[in-house]
Amino acid sequence: MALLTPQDLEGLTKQLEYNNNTIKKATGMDIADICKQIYSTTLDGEKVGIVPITSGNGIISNFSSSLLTITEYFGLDGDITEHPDVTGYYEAVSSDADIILMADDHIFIAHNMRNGKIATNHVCTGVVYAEIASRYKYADSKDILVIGLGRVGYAGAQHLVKKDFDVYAYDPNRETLEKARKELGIIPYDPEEKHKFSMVLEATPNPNTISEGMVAERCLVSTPGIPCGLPEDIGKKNEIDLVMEPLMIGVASMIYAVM
Ligand code: 2YJ
Ligand code: MG
Repeated sequence: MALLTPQDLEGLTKQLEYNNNTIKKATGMDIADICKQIYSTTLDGEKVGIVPITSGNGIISNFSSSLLTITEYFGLDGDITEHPDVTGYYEAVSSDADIILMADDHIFIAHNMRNGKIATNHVCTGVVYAEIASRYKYADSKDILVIGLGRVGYAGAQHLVKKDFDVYAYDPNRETLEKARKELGIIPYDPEEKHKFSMVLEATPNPNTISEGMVAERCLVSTPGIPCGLPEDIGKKNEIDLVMEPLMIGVASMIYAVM
């Protein structure tokens, strides 16, 4: 999985506001409404302990402060612990945090200390970006395309299958694709095929994964993948609504998931 860089997290609130507007225009709902719908939960000013973690590649300079910005955006009471790692965890629990947020290079979790619920960023990101794509107002059918079946794309595809969409999926790894066909019942998609989609979930860490043959004239591309899989010229030529943001939408989904 790609590690976030400090550059990805610059101007985060602006990025969220911009994307929230796109989401509203494309679905009629904002990001909080979408999360409430998925999990049937609400937020109520919970106290969130954010614990910096030094293992692996270490602390990303603005990661914890970005999480703080996100918690505050959703009206929660966020706090970054003074120390990292186990000492920080102890601090957060001792100061009566309701929810703990912490990430190493492999996994990023939200843990609700009150009800015991735990959620991962990869699943919650897949689910929320899938949900956004599936709510596209201008969709021409129930066909939806998932590109990339890693941890994020797989969770998104699973969510869409459960929601009864006709889920087509592509992954360059044949075994990954076959596994998803067997386990989820997705329809393997061949990029050479002439099948155009009005809803696309792109979940790869690669650029230019979306080609002109895949997208309908009016289409929503929902993607947490950095760099963006949609080439700029295709986006401009067709009327494509693009939801793409590095952290906040996935974190919102994690918080609602553990409520
Ligand atoms: O506490 C810190 O500053 C670091 N240990 C944070 C590490 C952040 N983890 C990642 O970037 C993972 N690849 C997961 C990111 C998921 C974002 N969609
Ligand atoms: Mg609202």
